[in-house]
Amino acid sequence: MRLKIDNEKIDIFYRASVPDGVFGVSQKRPTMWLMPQSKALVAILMGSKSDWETMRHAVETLDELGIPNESHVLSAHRTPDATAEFARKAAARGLRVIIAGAGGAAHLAGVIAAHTWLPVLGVPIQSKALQGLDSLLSTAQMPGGVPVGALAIGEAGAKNAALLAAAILATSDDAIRKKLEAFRKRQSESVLAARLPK
Ligand code: RP5
Repeated sequence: MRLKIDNEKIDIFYRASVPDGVFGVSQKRPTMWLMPQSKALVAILMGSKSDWETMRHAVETLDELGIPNESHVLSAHRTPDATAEFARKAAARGLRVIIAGAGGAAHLAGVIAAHTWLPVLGVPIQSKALQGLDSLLSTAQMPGGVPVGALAIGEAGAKNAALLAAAILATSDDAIRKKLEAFRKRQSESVLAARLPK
């Protein structure tokens, strides 16, 4: 809920994010409104809220590049129906790339890929028991026929998944290509500007 001072009258309105934008109800104007937001091009999925500390690096990288994105917790084994439904509807909703991070027997990316033709990028989460080797193999070793693009374990994989998603989008979007090229240029400059102690 937010208070808004408008022409010296106080308006109390409620707002909430919904899949197609921001939905609001105003007390002053007896109307409901739906303000469209930029539609997400990339979805970042993770098998558990505990994956956020890794997967936030994908979100932050996409945000830095100005690429509209959305993120959700969806689990291949804990919420199988919701996961399949999300994947089946993803392309029609305007999503163009899906990033899926999971740990352990990390089948989230593969299950998502089974239900959509969209490119799916898998991020193996660094698990406690096997430091992510289990996640890496589960994500990468897809049998032929349904691909998952597997990235590195952990934070680097999450960041690179976002950059790879940007590169996929850049093949048909000049604005995103320019942002990606500018990112690379900044990165190169900061490496070349590094000064060593000796
Ligand atoms: C996987 O199990 C998740 O992707 C997560 O990495 C792992 C552990 O999940 P929690 O037990 O922390 O919820 O499904």
